[in-house]
Amino acid sequence: MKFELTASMMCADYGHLEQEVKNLEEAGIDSFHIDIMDGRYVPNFAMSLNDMRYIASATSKPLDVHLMIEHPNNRIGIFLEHLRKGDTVYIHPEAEYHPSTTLQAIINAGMIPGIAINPGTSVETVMEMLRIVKKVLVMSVNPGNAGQMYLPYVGKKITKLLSLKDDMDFELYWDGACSADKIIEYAPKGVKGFVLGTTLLFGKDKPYGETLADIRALKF
Ligand code: S6P
Ligand code: MG
Repeated sequence: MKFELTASMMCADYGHLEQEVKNLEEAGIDSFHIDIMDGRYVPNFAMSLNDMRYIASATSKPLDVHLMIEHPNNRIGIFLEHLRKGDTVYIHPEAEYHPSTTLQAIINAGMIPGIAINPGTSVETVMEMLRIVKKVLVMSVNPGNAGQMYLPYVGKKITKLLSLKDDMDFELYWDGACSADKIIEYAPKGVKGFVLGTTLLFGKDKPYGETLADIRALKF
């Protein structure tokens, strides 16, 4: 079964970031997930512009930029100018007065537009945006931190989004507490990709190549 695996770089070892990028590439990661935070929209600071720029310069793999910042449109240009066509930019609709304007700026710059949906956000409130975006990132933990517990009530929302994705022409991605059992359950149902953080990939006594090979060898 084909699905995408992206590495949550806020979980990487920043003492050896160059080596981390290289090791993940060699291990066969599909893309790099960049969690940008402003300490306002979410109660944390994780990665920022320079981290994103460095990783963009260190790899030819796509970047998956998850903006957890208030009013991203105010500063979207400084992110977009360092990205390449084929990179994805997710915004949180609640963080913006006019999210469709921000999504249009992402499209105009040649990037793939996406929205991230918080655990407490209903599909109904983002319905029109599902027609604009190509990717939907379902948060299965509250945004802001790695290493949290999966929130089981998001399951019903994922089912609803899966029923809409073909008609509305978007793909679904999973972010938060991604474990092997979640991949086994949701990849066959149509979730296209999974963000890997501390639950499966980072901080383990196991080379990334082995972890990714084990995930790709999962039995469905
Ligand atoms: C959370 C962020 C996520 C985390 C990821 C970490 O705000 O958007 O991308 O970095 O969930 O994975 P884990 O397995 O530690 O939850
Ligand atoms: Mg994220």
